[in-house]
Amino acid sequence: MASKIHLISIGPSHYCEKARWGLDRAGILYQETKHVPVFHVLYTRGLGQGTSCPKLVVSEGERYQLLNESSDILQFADNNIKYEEDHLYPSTLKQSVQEWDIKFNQIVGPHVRRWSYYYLLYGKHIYQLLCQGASGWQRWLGWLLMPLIKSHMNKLYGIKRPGAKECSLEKIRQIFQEVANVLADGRPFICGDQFTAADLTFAALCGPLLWPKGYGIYQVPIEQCPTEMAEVTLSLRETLAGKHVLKMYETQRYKKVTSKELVR
Ligand SMILES: N[C@@H](CCC(=O)N[C@@H](CS)C(=O)NCC(=O)O)C(=O)O
Repeated sequence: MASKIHLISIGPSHYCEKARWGLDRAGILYQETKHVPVFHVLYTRGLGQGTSCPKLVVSEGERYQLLNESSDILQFADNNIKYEEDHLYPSTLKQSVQEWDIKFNQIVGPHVRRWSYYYLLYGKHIYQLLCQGASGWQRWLGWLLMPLIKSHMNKLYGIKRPGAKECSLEKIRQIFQEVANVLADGRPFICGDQFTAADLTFAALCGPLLWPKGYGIYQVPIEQCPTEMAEVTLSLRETLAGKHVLKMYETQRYKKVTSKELVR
């Protein structure tokens, strides 16, 4: 019996971009529904284990499996990849890949999100950003309720909390330095000679900071970003870690590897 694979996502979410990249790379056919933040809970609350997106529902007849975390979705995608040299979590590097993946998820994900929304949440592009890809009624209601959605997100992520933006940028700079330290020996990827989940996660979660070409989410044109934001973006793009992100998008984002029959 054929499986149906459904990605439940939030349009602007960089964690959802991470999941999408892994699924695309492994050649997995899936259907995606994008939601406006806040409305997503209507679709995720009933599934159990928190309301965050991405969630992947793999169903076969009456039975279904739920994957709750972006890294679990990458692992699922990896199980579908045929050759060891294409694996996102290759067995020889698994421990260090997982350590980087966890670190990026815990630090880069939240701090890039908070830093970016600090500049964009009350800007003129916010409707396009938050409502991208959503159904007609969500876009309509999103437009009507935008002030409430913004206020909810501001509270949820502590966006305008005094000192938060500076603290987030500091954490981002520290991680950029850590990544630069390992890339300094000339290796092509964070864990060595092979593209892994560490590179994918780092690049996807830096999306709203560096706006790489090929990023799978609505991009606010850099010349229309607030000056302070654009200056940080442009200067971080020039660092070793920033260049790595742009290169991963250029060379790996739309690369498909050989897949095997779907494994669950
Ligand atoms: N650890 C989670 C984090 C996902 C996450 O924080 N998603 C945000 C969007 S960027 C979200 O869904 N927030 C709303 C909620 O938690 O209900 C993962 O890796 O999947």
